[in-house]
Amino acid sequence: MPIDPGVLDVAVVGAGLGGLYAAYRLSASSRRFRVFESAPDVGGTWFYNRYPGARCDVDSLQYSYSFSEDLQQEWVWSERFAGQPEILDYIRHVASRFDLYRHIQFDTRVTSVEWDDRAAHWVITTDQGDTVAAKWVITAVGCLSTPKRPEIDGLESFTGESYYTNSWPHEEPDFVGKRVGVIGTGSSGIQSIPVIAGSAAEVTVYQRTPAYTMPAMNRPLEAAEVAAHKAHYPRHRAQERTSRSGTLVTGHSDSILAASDDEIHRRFEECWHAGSFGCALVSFADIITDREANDRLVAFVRDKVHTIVADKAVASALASWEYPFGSRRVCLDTDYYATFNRPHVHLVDVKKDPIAEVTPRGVRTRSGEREHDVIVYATGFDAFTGTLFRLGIRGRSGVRLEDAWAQGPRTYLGIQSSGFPNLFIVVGPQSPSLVVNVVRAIEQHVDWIMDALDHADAGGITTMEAAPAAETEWVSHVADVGYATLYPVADSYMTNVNVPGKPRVFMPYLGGFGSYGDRISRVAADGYPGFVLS
Ligand code: N01
Repeated sequence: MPIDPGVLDVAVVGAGLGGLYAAYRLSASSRRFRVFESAPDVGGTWFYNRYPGARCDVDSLQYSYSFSEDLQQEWVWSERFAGQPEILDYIRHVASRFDLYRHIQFDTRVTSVEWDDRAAHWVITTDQGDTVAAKWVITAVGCLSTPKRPEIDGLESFTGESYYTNSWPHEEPDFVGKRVGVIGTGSSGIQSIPVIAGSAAEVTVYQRTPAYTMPAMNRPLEAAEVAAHKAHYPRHRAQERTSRSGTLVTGHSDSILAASDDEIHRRFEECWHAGSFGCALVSFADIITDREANDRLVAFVRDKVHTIVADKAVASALASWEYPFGSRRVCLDTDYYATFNRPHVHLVDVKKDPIAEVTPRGVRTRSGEREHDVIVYATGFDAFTGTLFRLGIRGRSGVRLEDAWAQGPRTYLGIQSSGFPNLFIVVGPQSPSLVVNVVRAIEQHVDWIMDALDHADAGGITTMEAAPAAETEWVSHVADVGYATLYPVADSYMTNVNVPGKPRVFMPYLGGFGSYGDRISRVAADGYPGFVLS
């Protein structure tokens, strides 16, 4: 689609859930805008992550847009946790229903975003040869969109089939009769392994860091429960917006250290069957702040693993966590642990028996080579900053975002970064983003940005930029809140260490979704203190 000449009011990067909602809000205004999307369709991470077993771990009735009562009444979710195809259908439906496709330029990767100080606008170029100017830029690129390739020698030498969960082919691979190696045991590995094991002749799981995972308890939704939920949708959405996690999960405020063994067991059992790891995290006030409290939960989950997995050595390896429960993203699974009772499923503990290389025939660890017909890499993402850095963002004086953030992200409220005027980040680092229901977080950010644009237009403001002092304060507040918990203890993409060379920084803001929302709303109501408006 050709771009109109002249200066756009707003350029949006990304047509996932975030960019699509920005498009919806912008389309209801008189602003000239365009959305750039590298994929051939909407969906963002839900477009690419189509691996077997991919599904959401937040309830469908909550992991969905709230901006249109008609939309939430008419859309019918079939399962408690929707699978990837259904979520993608939903996103496509939203794009069609609100006539948003016409605003999106697909198959177009943004290659540079450069601030022109004299003109006070951004100049955006794409791999399709576009050059377009925009007064404002909204990056809605998601935190989990740039695949992380594992640092393993010999990847290219493998002569069998190789697949990455985060860029799964549209034509479904056939595993029947094949020997499959799976590397990586985060959410993507844990969801895909049981499904792959359903058809493959042999599955070998290479586990470096064991995940904590709980049963998803996924099931079809009953018409009556959906009707009951929909009858009070506005009330449920309001509760999500004021909650800590952007969901309907509620917790307890008492300490586990004062609770009886019976009570502790009762609550943990309840959460184990609730299909919600959030339930376990807030089952007592100190689960995620006190190691002794957390250890009680770890012991409970370890017992569960040993109850399910018959082979004691395998159970011990699956439960060989060295970090607190919840400090890496907990997974929700369907039959993950039970899959290791199947005779054709094997576990290789890569901590003890490290991968030396991928060979033409399979994977060689220190103990020897295992042959595979297929290798599945469930090795995660260059999260939070990976995609932002790939946009080629240069702010004032040509400073690159990756240089400004060399010691870790620097933002005010997770929304703007000093030196990068008029550029907004939707659900990026230093905002609640990935530790909450991200659809609520997207709506929260985009609504705030739209109010800021209205404020700017009404006041004749041409630039808006985080003030350095406010930014410094926010960066240290995010760290203080994070380091008051057990979250930063673990190595993961949340601590920014899964990609070699990146500084160890705890990325999301843990102050709670509702209170973060109050804070950014107050800033808006008070005329945007902490931002330089000119
Ligand atoms: O990625 P991950 P993911 N050799 O980073 C291993 C969301 N999500 O795609 O930790 C051996 O969690 C790595 O091991 P280690 C959700 O937010 C949501 O699974 O580096 N192993 C780890 O085990 C989730 O948290 C849903 O030691 C290597 C794994 O690969 C986030 O996406 C579903 C390795 C990567 O795990 C990311 O999940 C799916 C190597 N060289 C994803 N390199 C739902 O909504 C990496 N690993 C349910």
